[in-house]
Amino acid sequence: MADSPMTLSEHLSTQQAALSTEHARNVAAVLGRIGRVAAVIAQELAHAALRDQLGYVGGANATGDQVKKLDVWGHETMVSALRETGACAALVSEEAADPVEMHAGGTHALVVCADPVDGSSNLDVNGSVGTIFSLRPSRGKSPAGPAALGAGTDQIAAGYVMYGPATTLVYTVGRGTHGFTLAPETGEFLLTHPDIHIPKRGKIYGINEGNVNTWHPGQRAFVEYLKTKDKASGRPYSLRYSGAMVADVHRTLLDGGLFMYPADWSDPAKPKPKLRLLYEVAPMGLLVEQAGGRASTGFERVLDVVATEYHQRAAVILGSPEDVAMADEFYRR
Ligand code: FBP
Repeated sequence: MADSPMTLSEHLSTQQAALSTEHARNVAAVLGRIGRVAAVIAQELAHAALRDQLGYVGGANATGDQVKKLDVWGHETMVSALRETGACAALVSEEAADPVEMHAGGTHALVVCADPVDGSSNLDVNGSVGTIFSLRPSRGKSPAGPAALGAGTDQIAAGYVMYGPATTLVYTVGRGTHGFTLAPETGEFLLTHPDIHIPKRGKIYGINEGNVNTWHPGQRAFVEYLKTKDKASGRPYSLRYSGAMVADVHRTLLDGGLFMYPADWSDPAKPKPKLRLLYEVAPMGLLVEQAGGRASTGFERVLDVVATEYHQRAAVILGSPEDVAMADEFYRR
């Protein structure tokens, strides 16, 4: 690491060239604010058990998940922070059925899609959790929420924050994928993982094997292949699964291999994916591709999937390019 590592805001200014001038200021404002919100969320997570902030609030969110107190707190914290930037026209959040309109920023304002607290099932057991975000152009639409709909290739920027032993922020504006670590003393994110390049092939796969009986036959055969001993091709791969997409994707970006959450194919006529396209799968797809990896649904590139609903779900197989290509091959058989 450099003696005096670059801060997030300094790094954002080096990335301006990747953005249209109109959007550059708003992207920097929103990403800078998300960095500050992340430091606040990290603090709150560290004190949650002491502040009676663990457990459920009762009721379900837009996608039927039981809602935790920190899910609601995280959502509200994100809403007020983004509103203050004056650069965000609307927020599509896991915790709100409809987009939160913010009526700000003019033609080049941004629509943010976010999962304020990802991996909620880990909250009460002190496991790693995260925040996932994606920035799209509002094109001056009013209401602006509908501007979030469309292909993953429409994203201007994407990123996540991982709240683990350290707090890490990883983002892209389409010019590589870069990682920062929070300095708790100053609340600053410092550049610790510039220009992340995912290994071409890995040795680890992450998937909830408890769902094996619901998988597509190609998915089942692929995981059997990964588990089969063969020295020449570095198999068997090891299984690692944290229960939080952010933590599993972060490991995959740095160490290579795969993170997979395939659809439930119990009814082949109606496969049922779990993870949400706009604020989980598409942003992770952009980050992984910008790090030299691949992100597929098993049938197509994740970034080509067109969102027509705010809480639409999509299957995902992402990671090292050669491993994902192999998975796609098994799906084609
Ligand atoms: P939320 O916690 O934001 O709803 O996210 C969904 C998620 O927790 C992912 O982070 C994770 O990869 C997956 O669901 C775990 O699902 P499962 O418990 O079915 O393996």
